[in-house]
Amino acid sequence: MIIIGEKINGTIPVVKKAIEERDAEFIRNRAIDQAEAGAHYLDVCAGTAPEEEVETLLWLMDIVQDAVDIPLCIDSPNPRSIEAVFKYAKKPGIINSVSLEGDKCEVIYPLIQGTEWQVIALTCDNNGIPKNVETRIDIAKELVEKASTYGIAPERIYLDPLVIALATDNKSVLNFVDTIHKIKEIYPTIKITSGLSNISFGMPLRKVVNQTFLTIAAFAGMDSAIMDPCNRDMIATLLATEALMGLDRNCRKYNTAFRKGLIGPK
Ligand code: THG
Repeated sequence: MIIIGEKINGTIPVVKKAIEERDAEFIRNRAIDQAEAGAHYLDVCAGTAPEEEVETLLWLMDIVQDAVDIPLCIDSPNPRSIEAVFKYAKKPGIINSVSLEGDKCEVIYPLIQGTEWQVIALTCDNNGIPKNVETRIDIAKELVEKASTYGIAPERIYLDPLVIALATDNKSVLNFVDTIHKIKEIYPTIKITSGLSNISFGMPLRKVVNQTFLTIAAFAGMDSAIMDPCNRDMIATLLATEALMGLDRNCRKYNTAFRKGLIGPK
């Protein structure tokens, strides 16, 4: 599983406070903790008003890139903010994200054309998030076809089917799984990613629901998760799932993580 660490996001109250106070040490520690926990990319999201977004993103990116060597996942709903900060990334990472909303593809795809950058593509358009699988597939096809006109191959795309809360749609996970299977049939080399926490909105014991969702999604073929790599229970669930799926010979990764104290009682 390709782990995108989610903990540097201005929509999280403690991070918002650190951003307001320009507490670099706090951000730095979150970067180091996530890298040590095994994140492959670090999501950075300002979560501020658009006028302050570019400045905030640059501040976050500077701290993170000084603290750790892993690449960034630049997270903004505004493609023009991404365009403005893009050249300050020290190595190719992931753009989070494009979709068929507005001119996102037309701004982002040329930016990463001819580079090693990857991109998260959300299956939504100007009508919002589709409820049915067919519309998701149609949007995914258009996102991939547009990318190919800029020389961006499916292997550089992480499709995010935008799972909706189980509390609002009882078939949410079933549709998510169906979408993964159908997309991979059409584009075998595309990657699938998702956040893990939207699924449990409005439910008690959210962490149990999120962990179980991770298990189902991994089994269905999800390649990447936007998650908290410092959540030990979540990592234990992930390693157990990968072992159960036959992806961990002699359960070596699972056993080693336990022996090193990365999972299990603290
Ligand atoms: N898809 C894409 N990008 C995304 C999301 C997505 N970016 C934002 C969001 N969803 C993913 N980021 C977060 C960040 C923090 C939390 C949830 C999603 C969060 N964190 C808890 C906290 O900080 O208290 C801890 C969670 C835990 O312990 O597991 O709630 O879906 N493309």
